[in-house]
Amino acid sequence: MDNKRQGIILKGVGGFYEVMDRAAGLVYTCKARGVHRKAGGKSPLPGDNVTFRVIDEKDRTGFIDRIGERKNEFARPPVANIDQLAIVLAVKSPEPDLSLADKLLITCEAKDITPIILVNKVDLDEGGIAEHIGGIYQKAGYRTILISKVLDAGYDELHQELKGYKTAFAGQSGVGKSTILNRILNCWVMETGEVSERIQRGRHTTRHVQLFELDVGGFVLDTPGFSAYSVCDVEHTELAHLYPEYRKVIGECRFISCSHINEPGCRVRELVEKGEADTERYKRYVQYYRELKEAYDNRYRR
Ligand SMILES: Nc1nc2c(ncn2[C@@H]2O[C@H](COP(=O)(O)OP(=O)(O)O)[C@@H](O)[C@H]2O)c(=O)[nH]1
Ligand SMILES: [Mg+2]
Ligand SMILES: [Zn+2]
Repeated sequence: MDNKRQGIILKGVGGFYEVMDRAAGLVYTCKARGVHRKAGGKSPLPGDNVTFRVIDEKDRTGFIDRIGERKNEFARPPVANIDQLAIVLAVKSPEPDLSLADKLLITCEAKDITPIILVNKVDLDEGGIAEHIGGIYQKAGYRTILISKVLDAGYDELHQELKGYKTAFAGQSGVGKSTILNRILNCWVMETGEVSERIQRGRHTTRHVQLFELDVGGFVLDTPGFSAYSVCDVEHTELAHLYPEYRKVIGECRFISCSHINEPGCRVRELVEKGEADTERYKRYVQYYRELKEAYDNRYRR
C-alpha cells in the first residue's frame, strides 16, 4: 500500500520536523532522510510543503521524502512559503517605527508577499495618530486595519484577512504581536508582556518558529526575528520599483535612470509635491536610497 502523504512542516527542532498531514490534519514527527541531497542542499523549513511517508501510524512518526518548490524563503527567521506579512505598529508604547514598516514592505514586494498593516493599541490614541499612520499606507495602496484588544476593534476584520493564507506577524518588540496571535488563535499559546532586553535576546535564540493552524483555515506564525530584517538584497536602482505608488509613474520620468531625488522632470517627486504620495514616506525613501547607494559604491570601490 502506498503510504505517501502530502504535508506541511509546522516546526523543526534538532533534526525532527512536525509535519501536518494535509488531508487528515494529524501531526507526525518526521526525520528528513536524505532529503537535503535530493533538494540540492536545502534543509527543510517550517512552511515547506512536503511529501512524507508514515513509519509508525500509532506513534505518528515518519520521514520526509521530498520538499516542494518554494514560493519564497527566509534565513532569519527560518521559514518558507509566506503568503502574507502582518506588519504590526503601535500608536504608542513603543513609538511607531515607520522606517521599519517601509523596509518590511519592501521585503514583501521583493518576495511576493501580501502585506497587511496593523495599527494596534488604537485605544491609546489621543490625537488621530492611528488615522494618520493608516492614511500613509492606505494611500500607498496597502490594506490597513486599526485594531485594539482593549476596544475589541478590528479583530474580526483581521481574522477574515487571514483565512486560507500563511501569515507571518512582524514588528518591533512590544507592539502586540503575541497578544494579537493569542486572541486570533483563541488560546494562550504564546507568552506576552514586557520582558527585559536580556531575556528577550536569549529567547530569540532559543525560540523556534512554529506555524499554528487557524480555525478558518490557514496558518499564522510569530516571527520576532523579522523585526531585525534589513533588506540587504535590494539594489538602490531597484528600490523605487518596490514602492507601488511610485511604480505606476516611474516610466514617465524624463530620465530613464532617474533616482527620483533631484533630477528634473521626475514624476515621483511631482506626485509627492501634489500630495498624492506621502511626504514622510518619500523622505525615508530618499534616505534609504542613499544608504543602499553608499553600500553599493563601497562594494565596488577598490
Ligand atoms: N493598550 C493596549 N495594550 C496592548 C494592546 N495589545 C497589546 N497590548 C500590550 O502591549 C504589551 C506588549 O504586547 P505583546 O503582545 O507582548 O507584544 P509583542 O512583543 O509584539 O509580542 C503587553 O503589555 C500587551 O498587553 C492593545 O490593543 N492596547
Ligand atoms: Mg511577542
Ligand atoms: Zn523620477
